[in-house]
Amino acid sequence: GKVRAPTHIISTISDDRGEEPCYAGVPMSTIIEQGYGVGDVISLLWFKRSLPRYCTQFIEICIMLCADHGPCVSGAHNSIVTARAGKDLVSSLVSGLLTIGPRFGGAIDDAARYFKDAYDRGLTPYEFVEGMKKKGIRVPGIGHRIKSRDNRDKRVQLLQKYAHTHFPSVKYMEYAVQVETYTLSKANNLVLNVDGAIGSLFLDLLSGSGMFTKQEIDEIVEIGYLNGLFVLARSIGLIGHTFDQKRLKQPLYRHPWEDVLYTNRRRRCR
Ligand code: Q5B
Repeated sequence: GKVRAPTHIISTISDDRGEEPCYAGVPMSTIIEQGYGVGDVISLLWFKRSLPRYCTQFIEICIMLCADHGPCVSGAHNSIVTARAGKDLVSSLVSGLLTIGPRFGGAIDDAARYFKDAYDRGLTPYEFVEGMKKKGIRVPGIGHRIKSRDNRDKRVQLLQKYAHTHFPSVKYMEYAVQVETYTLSKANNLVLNVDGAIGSLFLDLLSGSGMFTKQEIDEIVEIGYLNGLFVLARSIGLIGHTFDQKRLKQPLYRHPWEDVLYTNRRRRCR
């Protein structure tokens, strides 16, 4: 019989052979004709399965909520400066994307990891937060530069409201809120932020939907799928900021001297 030559790549999410591309086995005509949305496409390509509508809608809400947060945040600032340096779209986009990390937008996976571990081990918020402090680790998903107890993040409230209405269980989010109650007793800006809300609610989606085994949930959390939501979403805004600067024909950016504290002393030359 025929002997299969060894392959160099294994791919399990899509197939471009045949008459039409398929995402996780679903033909493109089905995706278009049956009115699938971006949330369905993400479900197929990231999770390799069709998820219930309330889950795909939640994914779409995350994308819409995180698409942009104004020109002053790290990512937008970088994209704006890069576009004003005359660089192309891709360079401007990736320069913004490269700021996404543990402090900015990229705390979703760690928030999910730490909240899951603490909840599953039955730690009280006090034990969890103080344990993190002892280890010198900031609680991912907690804290914001401009949001606070008196200036709540509307995005977080909208996500919580959606989940309360549609999710069968919100146990991880409720735990994150208890953690927030404790951190707010320490400082006014230690609120549950958008990363923490998405991280905890995605745990609820994974565990409450009945669509994933425990092993699959552990793998998703371990690999770290969830920062992908912020990366994907914020790309929309970063591209927008790039076009905006180019449309406005903005010149090369130079940071003003007055806004820098120069601490190096001039040496006297003999
Ligand atoms: N402290 C976000 O810090 C920020 C603590 C904490 C325990 C914490 C900080 C943090 C975890 C990472 C995280 C996602 C850097 C944020 C996002 C998207 C965004 C952005 C936008 C968008 C803010 C002052 C004192 C210190 C700290 C303590 C702070 N956070 N303790 N756990 N989590 N969070 N990132 O205000 O005793 O004085 O030394 O790292 O979840 O990125 O809109 O801007 O859509 O674009 O700069 O929303 O919270 O405060 O660094 O001066 O700290 O609070 O140890 O204590 P700040 P710092 P001490 S959402």
